[in-house]
Amino acid sequence: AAKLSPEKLLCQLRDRVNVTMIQGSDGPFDTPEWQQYLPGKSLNETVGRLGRCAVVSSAGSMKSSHLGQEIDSHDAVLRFNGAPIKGFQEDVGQKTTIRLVNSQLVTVEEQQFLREALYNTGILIVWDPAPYHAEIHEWYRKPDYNFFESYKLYRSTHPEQPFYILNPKMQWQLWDILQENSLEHIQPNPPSSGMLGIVIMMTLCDEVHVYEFLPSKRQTDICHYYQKFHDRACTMGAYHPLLFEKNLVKHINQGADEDIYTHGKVTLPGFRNVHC
Ligand code: NCC
Repeated sequence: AAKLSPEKLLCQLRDRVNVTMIQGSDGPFDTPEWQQYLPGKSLNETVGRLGRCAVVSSAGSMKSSHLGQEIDSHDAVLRFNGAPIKGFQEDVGQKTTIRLVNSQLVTVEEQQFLREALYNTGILIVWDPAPYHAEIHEWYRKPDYNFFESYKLYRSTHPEQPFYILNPKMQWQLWDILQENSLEHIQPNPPSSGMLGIVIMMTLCDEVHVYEFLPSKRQTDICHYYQKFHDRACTMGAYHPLLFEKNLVKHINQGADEDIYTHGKVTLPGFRNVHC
């Protein structure tokens, strides 16, 4: 596999990764029941046109970063799963525009997900690992985690909060590009929430700053900035092809290497600003 230039790679991402949310007109979701639950407005309509956006990884190296103010200066901020703000504002900021959660959290941690105030801010998007290039129908019958009932429950209790289901096609379109641009064979597991969130923001924003996805000088074995749990796999990856994701993001970074080292900060163009 010959590595593409950063420009060509950005074009591949722009043209081959279709970032869409499940709509009431999609396959098994085109029932009267699902029409009640799926948001009426598209994600684009809900967020409007975004300028500068920030993606905040949950890495332990966010701790003591003092990046809070810089992160909050963006028009929109995306966070992941149960990553908290309370008590960590100084390092991670307090704005949350979008929270991307995996289906495991929505299903296995259902009680917390339904109860914790953390999830009530901003727009929620849930994604689930689908079989490789499966049709929506096939995935719907056999999701990795059956989060659909929790989703409905959450929607009934928070009808005003936008909550989308990511179309599962996206993860494999992205995975194919990761594989094509890597010399090694990658396990066919979907990209991490981090990588999916980065590409979601590239479709919505003019410019995207990603914090501590590529680790800074604060790199640590501590998994999350909000927990005292050590595991190198959090940064390097075990199930998700994290290392390959990070190599790809490094390759298309438009910011200075110095920004990575000091702030764990990467600068990416929104797809609107990618000309092929
Ligand atoms: O840990 P997690 O990810 O919630 O982190 C969100 C994203 O931040 C980036 N990250 C995180 C830690 C770290 N040291 N370095 C990083 O670069 C990654 O891009 C990561 O995706 C997930 O991707 O959804 C994941 O979710 C957790 C867990 O399910 C949720 O936190 C909910 O509790 C997974 N952990 C376990 O299943 C134990 C993790 O593997 C992937």
